[in-house]
Amino acid sequence: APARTGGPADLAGLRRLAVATLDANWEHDHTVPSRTLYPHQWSWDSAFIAIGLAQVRPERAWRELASLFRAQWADGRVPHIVFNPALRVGAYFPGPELWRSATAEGAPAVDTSGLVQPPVHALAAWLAYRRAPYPAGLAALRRLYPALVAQQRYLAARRDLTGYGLACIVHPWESGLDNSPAWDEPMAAVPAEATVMRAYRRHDTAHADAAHRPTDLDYARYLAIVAAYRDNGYSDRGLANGHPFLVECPLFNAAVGAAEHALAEIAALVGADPGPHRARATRITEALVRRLFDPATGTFAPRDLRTERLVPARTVLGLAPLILPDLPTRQADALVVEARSARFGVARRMDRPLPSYDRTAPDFEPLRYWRGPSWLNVGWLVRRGLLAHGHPELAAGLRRSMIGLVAGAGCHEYFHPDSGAGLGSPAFSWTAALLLDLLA
Ligand code: 9YW
Repeated sequence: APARTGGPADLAGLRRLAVATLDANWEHDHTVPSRTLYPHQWSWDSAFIAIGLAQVRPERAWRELASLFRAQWADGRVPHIVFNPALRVGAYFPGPELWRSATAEGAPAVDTSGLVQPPVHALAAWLAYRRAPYPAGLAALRRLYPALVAQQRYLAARRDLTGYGLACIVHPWESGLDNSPAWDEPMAAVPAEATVMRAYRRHDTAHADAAHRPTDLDYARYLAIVAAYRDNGYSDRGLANGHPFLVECPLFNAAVGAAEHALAEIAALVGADPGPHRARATRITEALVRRLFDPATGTFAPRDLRTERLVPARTVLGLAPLILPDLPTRQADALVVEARSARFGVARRMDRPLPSYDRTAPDFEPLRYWRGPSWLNVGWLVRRGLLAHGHPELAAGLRRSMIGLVAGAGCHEYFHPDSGAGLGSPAFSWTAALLLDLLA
């Protein structure tokens, strides 16, 4: 049942729960997303976590980002997982033995994956700096700036396969929304059989209900794509000649654009030139509108580069470009219509949480991971977008709804999009961290 919220005592209790969750998940120089399901360091998790830590443990916020960027590759890519060498083999699947980063050119000394995740780190660093006065914050930001610039340079130089100015993702894991219905069409073309998984031991289904997770067939395809990329040394040259998954994703590219906006602010602060960042931000927003906005549906959609088609599934990924302050009014208004529609139900008084997928779709799955459940990180991004485009009442409705989820079920990884019941891992770090930000 949705809990009552709003009283100052309730909110103080929630804040304590969030801080205790982050403290319990702190691991020498980073925060694990979840002690059970995700015991290493994840890239975009660390960014969201730093935003929350900045309120309560500012020193840790900067260590969180610094430890992630220590694992940055020579080409600028920030790996989506940094493996903790102290953990036993098999603590997470797929582990270092599958990624074999040590054999790839330009990989760091520590074991990592070879993929990336949405680059929300510059935004996180900027917010961490702004939200909490912390004496060492400026020095930390100054140290991070070149690494954040290199992260963007990697995406622009190596991942813009079409020349339109958008970065493409080479694996659904890079989207952060692993098994979103957005990937069904592009994934259907990846050759694999569910029986492949008999040779491996999945770790996630030992800790979470298999019905709440991706399927074995999904995993077989995930591994096939990793193998293709890895066996080519994680090189981005030649991706266009047959890599099995190549997609321009609206959330990923909205993050790239938001990063340039944040870098412009950071540059001005650390004595660098904000001009080039502003120019790149403009170009990314224009490319998003040109390539990924679908006037027929009034929302953004991923483009499958193998077929050049926009994918038809209407997922919450499509709402993400709202976070771009320079998104033209026409597209911003259309996204607000989409957000308010029965598909997503954003309202001043929301009767149900924001789902990750169109809740009117016949294949909406309220329990399965990114195919329906409600997640705090995407809700947090959409709320920022609503604020940026002049919808404070809708933003307030979404905020209340998100706080209500944690009040009712705790800091779960995701939530049932009707009942608000907690799903996936309990004690999940970004839920705790972003709650702190919502309560600030
Ligand atoms: C997995 C850690 C990661 C998130 C991703 C999420 C999931 C890993 O967990 O991927 O094993 O499924 O999809 O966004 O960063 O929280």
